[in-house]
Amino acid sequence: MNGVYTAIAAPNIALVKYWGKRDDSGLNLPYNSSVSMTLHQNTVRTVTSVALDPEIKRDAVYVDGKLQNTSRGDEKVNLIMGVIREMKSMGNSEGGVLVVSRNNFPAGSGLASSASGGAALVFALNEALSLHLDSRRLSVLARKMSGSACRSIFGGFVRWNRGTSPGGEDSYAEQIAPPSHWELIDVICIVSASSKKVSSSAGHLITPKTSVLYKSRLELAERNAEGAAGAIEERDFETLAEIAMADSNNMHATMLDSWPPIKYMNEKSWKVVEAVHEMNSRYGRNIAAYTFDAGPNAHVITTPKYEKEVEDEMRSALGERARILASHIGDGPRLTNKKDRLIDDSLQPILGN
Ligand code: 2P0
Repeated sequence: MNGVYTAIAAPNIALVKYWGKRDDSGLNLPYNSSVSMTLHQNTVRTVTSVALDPEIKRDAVYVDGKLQNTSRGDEKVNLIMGVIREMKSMGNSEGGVLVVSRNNFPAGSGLASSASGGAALVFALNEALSLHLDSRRLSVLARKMSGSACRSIFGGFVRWNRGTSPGGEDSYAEQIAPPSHWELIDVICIVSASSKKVSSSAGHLITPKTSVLYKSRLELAERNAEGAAGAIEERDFETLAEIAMADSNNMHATMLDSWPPIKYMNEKSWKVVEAVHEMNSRYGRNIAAYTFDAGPNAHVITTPKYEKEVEDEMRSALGERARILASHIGDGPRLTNKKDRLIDDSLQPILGN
């Protein structure tokens, strides 16, 4: 039980979006199913070390060098601590826990650090506590930390089945296809690194309660999830691109239709939308697809053949100073070696850069 365990996981980008929770139970149970692809750890990743030891007198969680308040804390920290307690009780572990997590991309920027962070943490705890839980159970646990984290338990193309059970046992993710199935690229355009005004967690509750449009989204999103999974299986980019763009637009429409309205996309986001439509109409078919999460940053999905051209187009739409990174599709979480660890032998956090 002693020792430091370190896991690395990547965020995922949803092509059919999770937006809206069935209740505020803290279980993160979605109204609709969603479909995503897991990004490559070489480009975007969270590294998380955990130590469980009687020597640790007080539980502590550090994210990007900052100690999180675990005594009262915010809602997110409470959910993290809840899952840690649940996993500790399965392993009959005594003593405290130290968690040190670091992202290589800006938190709160609409790139889902909670997804990779949640996946890396449950993966590391599974090892630290020798629980031998299968991926489905890890997915359920990751979901309780942050909904989208349940999808980052798998690599490649992933579907999160919404489930119907009030306890959430049937709300977990599954792999549709491994990364090798289809080489797609996510050209990520970071147009803002500032934190969002309305957190996803708040938005997930506000939109279903207040948006009239949201009622029609549920059936559409379920159909989109089916359609996207089918298009992935067939490697049908034309269809996948159309579903991804329409689903992102539909989700952002329900956000704007919320009361008070929630606006995540900004003028730069719209420049990307226009540039992608312009490219697609020039080709007479879809060679790229945009999708936006709860933030203004754009994810432009394309194939290796058009990657360079998409990047050039985005730069000309956003200006030479735009920060653009391209990610391949990658694997699910893995344990990583000693050089990556963020807790030293005397159980102290390594908080350097
Ligand atoms: C998604 N997003 O499917 C959607 C698209 C944002 C827009 O999942 O409260 O951080 O932790 O369950 O997972 C962001 O919400 O929310 C999200 P919680 P989460 O990726």
